[in-house]
Amino acid sequence: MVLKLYGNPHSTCTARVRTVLEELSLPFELVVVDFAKREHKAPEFTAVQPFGQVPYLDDDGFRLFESRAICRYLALKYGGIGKLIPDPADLEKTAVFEQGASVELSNFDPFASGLAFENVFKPVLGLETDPAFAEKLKGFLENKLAGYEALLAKQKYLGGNEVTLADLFHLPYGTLLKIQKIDFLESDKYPNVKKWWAEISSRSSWVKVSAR
Ligand SMILES: N[C@@H](CCC(=O)N[C@@H](CS)C(=O)NCC(=O)O)C(=O)O
Repeated sequence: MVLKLYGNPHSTCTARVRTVLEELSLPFELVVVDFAKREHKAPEFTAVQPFGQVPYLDDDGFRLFESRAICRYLALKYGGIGKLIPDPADLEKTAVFEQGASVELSNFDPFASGLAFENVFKPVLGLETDPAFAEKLKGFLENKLAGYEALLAKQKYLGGNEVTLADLFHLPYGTLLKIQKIDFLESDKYPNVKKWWAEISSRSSWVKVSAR
């Protein structure tokens, strides 16, 4: 049975999983969950995703939510070992990959997704942006990227010296920074970050996903 991804074409977390599906050349069906109809809050949806959020994956009856967990599952099951994640038998490489994945979740996502909520999603939802809070998030993110700069001076990618999921996880919210005219990922202030971002954001998987 073809993989089914329950998500939304405008959702960043759905895009994260779609990128990995493209990386692995996996055919899948996107089952569109209509936010306007609040389908993500319907009992049949929350029976699978108790937080009422997209995406979730249905792999022949096995259902999984949380975009990053789905990406790891897909990579482990469908040919991503040595391509998107290290061989789990290699403990040190796996640990460095997990370190990078954790950096994204704790040092990037809270600020980049917070900024996207303030500056991109709130206006669409008819909510009022809080410019002071957005400015605070921006300052936090800029400081965190100094840490990225130091890390990327020692290793090529966030999860080691090869591209991994830890890099790809940044793509949806990283790309939304540009439309907010926040150039931290492309600025000469952080040359290692700039080089890293230019490389990962031009991968054909992301070019394809972000064009839709
Ligand atoms: N940690 C979750 C976050 C999921 C999430 O925030 N999904 C958003 C779309 S990107 C959503 O469904 N928002 C609607 C809501 O929270 O009501 C994941 O990575 O899957």
